[in-house]
Amino acid sequence: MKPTLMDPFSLTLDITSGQLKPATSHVQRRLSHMRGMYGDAVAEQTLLEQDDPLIYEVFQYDVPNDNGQLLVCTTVLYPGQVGNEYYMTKGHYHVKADAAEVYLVLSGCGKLLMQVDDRFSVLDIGPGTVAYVPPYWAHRTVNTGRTPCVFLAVYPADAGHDYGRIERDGFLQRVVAHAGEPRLISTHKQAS
Ligand code: M6P
Ligand code: ZN
Repeated sequence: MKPTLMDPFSLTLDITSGQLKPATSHVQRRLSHMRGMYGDAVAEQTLLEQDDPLIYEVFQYDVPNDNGQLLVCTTVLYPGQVGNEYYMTKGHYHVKADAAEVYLVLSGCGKLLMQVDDRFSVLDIGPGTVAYVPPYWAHRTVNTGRTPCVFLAVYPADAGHDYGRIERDGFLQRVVAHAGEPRLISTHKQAS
């Protein structure tokens, strides 16, 4: 049977704001949506009681979640810190673990953390960076700057997001401010 043909389409991207039009889904992630992910529980609680800050937004144009389809979305990751740890995305593996992803950074930014098993990778990213997330690697973006980090992502529509493993185990390293500069610190538990 012949597959149903989709009509070609184009989207309009505002490079500065990251707004994608039309966007059929718009996710806003506040600190309350990522409880326990930052290292400083006291700073997290204080911010939650103040104004539950908006950490990032994702604008996406949905297509069917079928093999062969590609999803296009933009992320606007705001500048800020929870304690000394920079604002970041939740981070995820793909449910379909062999699905890769490409990021094109449009403005601002900082670091792209990736990990698989006990391997960890960090890429510095900024305007014009094209970053490749290979199959199997979990990925998280961190804004170490003073302006929003805006990037476009393209990935297979049937990849799916597996947040559970990151919520449980976190990433192997965190990005914190030390004397105003980003520094990576290991989250490995020290053997006692
Ligand atoms: C990128 C893509 C999206 C992802 C978004 C936010 O735009 O990887 O699939 O949803 O970043 O990241 P997360 O889903 O980890 O919160
Ligand atoms: Zn992904």
